[in-house]
Amino acid sequence: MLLKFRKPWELKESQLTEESVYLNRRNFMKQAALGSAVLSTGLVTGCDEPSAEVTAPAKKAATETNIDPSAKYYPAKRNDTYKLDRDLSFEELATTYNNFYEFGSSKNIHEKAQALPLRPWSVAIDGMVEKEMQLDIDDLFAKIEFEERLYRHRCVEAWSMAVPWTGFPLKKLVELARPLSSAKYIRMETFNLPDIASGQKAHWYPWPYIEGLTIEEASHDLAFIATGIYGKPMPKQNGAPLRLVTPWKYGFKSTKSIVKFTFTDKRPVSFWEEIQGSEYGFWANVNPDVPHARWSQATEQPLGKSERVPTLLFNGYAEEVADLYKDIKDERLYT
Ligand SMILES: Nc1nc2c(c(=O)[nH]1)N[C@H]1C(S)=C(S)[C@@H](COP(=O)(O)O)O[C@H]1N2
Ligand SMILES: [Mo]
Repeated sequence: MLLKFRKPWELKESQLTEESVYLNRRNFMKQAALGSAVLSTGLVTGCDEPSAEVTAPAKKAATETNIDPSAKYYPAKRNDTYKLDRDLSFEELATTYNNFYEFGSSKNIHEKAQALPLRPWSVAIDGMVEKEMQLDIDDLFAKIEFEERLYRHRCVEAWSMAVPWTGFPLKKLVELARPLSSAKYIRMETFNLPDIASGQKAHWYPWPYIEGLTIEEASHDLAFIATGIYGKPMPKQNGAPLRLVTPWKYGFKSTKSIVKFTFTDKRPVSFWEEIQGSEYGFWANVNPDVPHARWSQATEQPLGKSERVPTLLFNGYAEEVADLYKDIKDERLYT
C-alpha cells in the first residue's frame, strides 16, 4: 500500500525549523532533496496505518538485528501505565527521519549510521558512586528486565512522533550505580569515533555529545533507557545499543549510543547548550507558551501526518513531572 501522507521534508522550510538551518542554511535544501529521493524509491511500502501489532517479532530484516545478541529479549511485555493520545508514527519514518549529528546534520543518516560497531560495547559508570564500574552491554542487559512503553517525542525543531520504546527505567541504572549522597546530576556521554562517524570530524561541534539530568529527574519513573523500538533491538540510527528517553523534554536531551554515565555534583553542560546556550538550556522542558528564540513552540508536526497539532505542556506529561520543578526559581525551565 502506498503511504498517503505528506512527508515532513515536503513541508515548507518556514514550517519546519531545525538547528542546522541556523548553522548552514544550505543543508536544509540538500536534506529535503535526499529525503524525498529516499521515499520515492525503496521505502514506499509501508503499511496503511500503525497497527496494534508493533510488538510482532521482526520479519527477516537483512540486518544485524538477526545476529544482535539482545534479540532474544524482544518483543518485551508492554507496560500500559503511559497512554498515548494519538496514533503511533510509522516505523519507516521513525527509523529514517533522524537526528544524529555524529553522522551528519541531515535527517537522512540511517545508512551512514550502519557503520557504528555495536559489539563489544561497554558502559562506564563512574564519578560519585560507591564503586566505579565498567559493564559489558550484554551483562547489563541480562541484569535488567525489559518492558515496552508508548511515549510521545517532541523535537525542539517542532516535529514529533509517538513510538513504542523497549528498555528499562533509568532509575534501575541509578540503583545499580549506588550514587553517593553528594551526587546531584548524571552526565551522559556518547561515543567519540570520528573515523566511523564522519560528523565527528566537524571540529566546530563540541564532541562527544553530552547530556545531563538531575538525579531526581533520572529517578523519575518516566525517565527511560531505551534499548529497542517497535518491538526490536534499537536500530543504529535511533541510538543503539542504549539511549536516553525523557519524553517531557525536548528531543535533544534524549542522547543516543551512551558509553558513560558519570555521577557528579556539577551540572553538566550539554552539547547544544555548549553550542548555543541562549537557545538550548539544561532543563529544556516542553512548553507551548515559551517560544524558541527563532520560532514558536505552540504547535508541532507529527511525522507522517498532514496537520499540525497543539503542543502540550511538558509534552503531555505535566501531571507526572511538574512537581519536579515547583521549587526551582530563576531558571529557564523551558528552553
Ligand atoms: N548522540 C546524539 N544523541 C541525540 C542527537 C544527536 O545528534 N546525537 N539528536 C537528538 C535529537 S535533536 C533528537 S530530536 C533525537 C532524535 O531521535 P530519533 O532520531 O530516534 O528520532 O535524538 C537526540 N539524541
Ligand atoms: Mo531534536
